[in-house]
Amino acid sequence: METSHTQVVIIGAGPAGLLLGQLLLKQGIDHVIVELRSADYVRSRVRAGVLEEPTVRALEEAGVSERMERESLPMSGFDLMWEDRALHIDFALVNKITRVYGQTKITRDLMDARNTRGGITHYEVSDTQVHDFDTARPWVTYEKDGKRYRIDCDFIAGCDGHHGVSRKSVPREQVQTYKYAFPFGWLAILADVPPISEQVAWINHIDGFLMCSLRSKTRSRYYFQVPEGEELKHWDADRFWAEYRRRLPESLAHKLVAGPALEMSITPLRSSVSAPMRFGRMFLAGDAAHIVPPTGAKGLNMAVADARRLYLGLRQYYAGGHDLGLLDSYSDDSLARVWKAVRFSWWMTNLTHRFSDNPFNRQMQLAELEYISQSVAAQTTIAENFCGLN
Ligand code: FAS
Ligand code: PHB
Repeated sequence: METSHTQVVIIGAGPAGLLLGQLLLKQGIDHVIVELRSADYVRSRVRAGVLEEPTVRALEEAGVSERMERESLPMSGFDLMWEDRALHIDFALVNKITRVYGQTKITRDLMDARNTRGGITHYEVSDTQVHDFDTARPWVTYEKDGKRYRIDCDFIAGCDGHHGVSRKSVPREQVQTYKYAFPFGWLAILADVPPISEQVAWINHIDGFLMCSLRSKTRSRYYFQVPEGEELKHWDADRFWAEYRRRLPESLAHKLVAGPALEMSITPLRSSVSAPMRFGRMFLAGDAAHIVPPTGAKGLNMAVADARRLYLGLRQYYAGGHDLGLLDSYSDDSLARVWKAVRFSWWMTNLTHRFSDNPFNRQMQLAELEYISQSVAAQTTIAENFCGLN
């Protein structure tokens, strides 16, 4: 087995792994990323779209914000819609803005920057395993092109997503996982059609939630709620547009432009938080530690926040005195932030989705929406949670 050594091994080249890698590259901290999928697969994944201010600042700090600043769309608020009502949640209430910029572009910006700076990424690896992470000398093994490799390191960053190997390698008794599955998912479409609104809108419809978002003035990203277990094979673009148009408020339906799908997917809505997020010399970041329903636009932003917070700890350690202070507090600091984002995502999902045939549930939603429309305090609470709590 071929053996090498580095300071940090990052498992996973999603937003968390790539951003951590970029920050470490800039700081001159040796590291390697090992990634299950091909570079093309990683570059093509379509996912999130809304960046909180802390995410924008992290991309600026990593030196990968130039295209984002040029191509992203400022988002000064969003629309909550229900029945024939529309309420604009204005981020001016908290003096913040967010930006609409597809996760796919962030991934490409980070991958391009990594290639330019010569960051080492091993794509299409298999059988990644983590070893001795509860000692001062952890190591990682993986296979590639039929050969087995070992990398000895000081730290392992588990940025390998919800289905990755890092969290699953921790003995069950050492990790507590809090899970909640919503009884529905989101069917999504990405299409080169002009968006029906420049505002991202969350719409509570009696037959189920729908959202209209965008990637640019010519590319739209739409979602609507489907029952849990719904299969993508039963949907094509025509069927999507018909149902989406049916659920749209009249004020928007006439603006809808249909077109061929660039991508369609179904995402189950669930929450899962694993605590702690640190196991000796292995740290979990991003979806490896937590997943949230996309209703609060938090998943990507939480992954970025974890990656930057882990970077601060590693930077302190390698600054000279091997100070473990910020690494020791990484898990508690991160979980405090994570739980508030999980709560907001759970609350936004409960406010906007159809949960049951019980009319009482819908009356509670309508009463809350009506209250929010009459309360600047309520709108301010939504704005400060959406824009990202520190
Ligand atoms: P990722 O899952 O992005 O990346 C993990 C990486 O690790 C992957 O590249 C994977 O191939 C790799 N990996 C896994 N196992 C490995 C192993 N054993 N060895 C090596 N590598 C391994 N968030 C939002 O905010 N808004 C949204 O609208 C939204 N939509 C989503 C839609 C879908 C279909 C999904 C799945 C997620 C969505 N999310 C959304 C959440 C999403 O954006 C995640 O929060 C974000 O990708 C998290 O980034 P990472 O933590 O880097 O994990
Ligand atoms: C998106 O633009 O893809 C998007 C926006 C807000 C969300 C989820 C997804 O909450």
